[in-house]
Amino acid sequence: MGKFTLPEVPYAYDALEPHVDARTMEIHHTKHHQAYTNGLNDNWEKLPADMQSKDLLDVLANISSVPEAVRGAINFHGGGYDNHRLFWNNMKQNGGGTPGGKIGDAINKAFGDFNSFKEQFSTKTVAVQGSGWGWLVFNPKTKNVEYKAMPNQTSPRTEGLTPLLGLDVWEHAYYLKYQNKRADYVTAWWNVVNWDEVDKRLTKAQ
Ligand code: MN3
Repeated sequence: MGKFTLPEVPYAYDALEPHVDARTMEIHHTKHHQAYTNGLNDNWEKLPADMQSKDLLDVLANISSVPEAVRGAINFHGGGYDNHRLFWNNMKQNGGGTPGGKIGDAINKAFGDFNSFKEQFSTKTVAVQGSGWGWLVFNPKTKNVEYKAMPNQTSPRTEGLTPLLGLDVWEHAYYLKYQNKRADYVTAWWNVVNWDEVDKRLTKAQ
């Protein structure tokens, strides 16, 4: 067995119905997230020994130091491993609403108000070309939160940003229920956002 095991989804596959359907959740977790886990294990073994003893998050944050022969694979599978782990946990049953706490304040400071943030996040994430993710991130340089779209499975950590809230817009995340209607999926997804988790991540990042 490799170093990495498939992270758990902290609720039942049907918990996010009707916004994210159970069949999509099951396939997304047991097939797609498993594939990133397997790919990460396969490629981790190809890293230099000193790098293998490091934490995945440190390796992603220093992706340019990964030997070129495996850099693309670690970026892809390592990002996919971490992104999905974050994704399951930044959703919950009966989520959504307008966040308070530190995250509410940080969003208001960066975007003006919550509705402006939501609109910007939605518009830019719907517009991601091909496969990728929309993220609310914490930028340690400015100490503010910001929006960042990332291609494929590339983690915001590779750009020195701390991921707070992620939305997977690969077709595998929504096609069974929404087909080509990505915007409908994005609209529905706001109902399952776990703002308590996002607030915790911001507190940890600050
Ligand atoms: Mn996915």
